[in-house]
Amino acid sequence: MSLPALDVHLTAEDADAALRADARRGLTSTPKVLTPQWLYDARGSELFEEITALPEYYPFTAEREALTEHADAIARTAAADTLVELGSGSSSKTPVLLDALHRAGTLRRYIPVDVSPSALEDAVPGLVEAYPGLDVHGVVADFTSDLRSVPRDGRRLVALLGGTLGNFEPAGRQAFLEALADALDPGEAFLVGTDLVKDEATLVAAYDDPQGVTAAFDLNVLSVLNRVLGADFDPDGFEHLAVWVPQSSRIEMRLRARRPMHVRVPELDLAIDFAEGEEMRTEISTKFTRERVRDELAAAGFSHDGWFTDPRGRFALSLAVR
Ligand code: AVJ
Repeated sequence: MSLPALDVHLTAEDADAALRADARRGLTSTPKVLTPQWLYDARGSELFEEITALPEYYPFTAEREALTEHADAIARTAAADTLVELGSGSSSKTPVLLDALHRAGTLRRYIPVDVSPSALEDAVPGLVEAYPGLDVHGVVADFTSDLRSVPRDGRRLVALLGGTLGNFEPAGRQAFLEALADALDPGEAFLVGTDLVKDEATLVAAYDDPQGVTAAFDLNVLSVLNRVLGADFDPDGFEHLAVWVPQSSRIEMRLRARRPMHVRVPELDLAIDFAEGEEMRTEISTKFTRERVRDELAAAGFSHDGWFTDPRGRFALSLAVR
């Protein structure tokens, strides 16, 4: 079977340079922060797959339930011939949408967009095989900074699943939504998954499971920095925290220094100090209300045409039309 060509708008060098710039900024700021992209090397992606199978990590199951139950309604409203999936990763939920668009009789093309060429190379062949006649066209790009690389023709449904929207800071989220609204033609649709505000215990357990899979996922970022930047972080010197921050309605994953540490980061020509108890933020995961989603989509120029949740109301899919 021949592999459809990938359209590469982001070279390994570009991605590397962007990550290094983020690391330099984040490791020298107060408090220290990292961008979540550092979490997803091969080992991190494997651990994330394990997270999605944990009973505590409800967002994955809840989104799949919502998608399965409402995919036909979504497909009928969107009436798209092209499904564009931003941050498609392993494309694990894509078939639910593809099947529904196929049943609606409109589907012609699938465009997975991801920063990781290897994720696309792994996911695309199976889809090509499973959907004969579907035109699959992978795009390697960072959709958070570059939406121009998404093909413009056809009537598109752009999907951002997994709660990825929650990983943005508020300003970045609004800028992304505006850029996306700008990139869409009138009548084209945007489907976005958002995890919803709920009791703190449920939220914290989802990001700090008793088996320690999420802790291993979080701590793995230090091994990534050691490998990629030649740093000498001692992962045993840190512990994983999941903190609910009600003022910003988000879970923050943080790594807390168990003791004072001096860390060298040769590739960035940098040395940094951690005080005992100092916390470095590694990811934010914003939890939304229906009003918040509606207001933010409206502010970006979308109309909110559908709100679909799992039966227990834990996670929502919003369909917005340009
Ligand atoms: C896939 C990025 C949305 O924020 O819930 C899961 C990542 N981090 N457990 C999320 C994640 C820790 C996940 N996203």
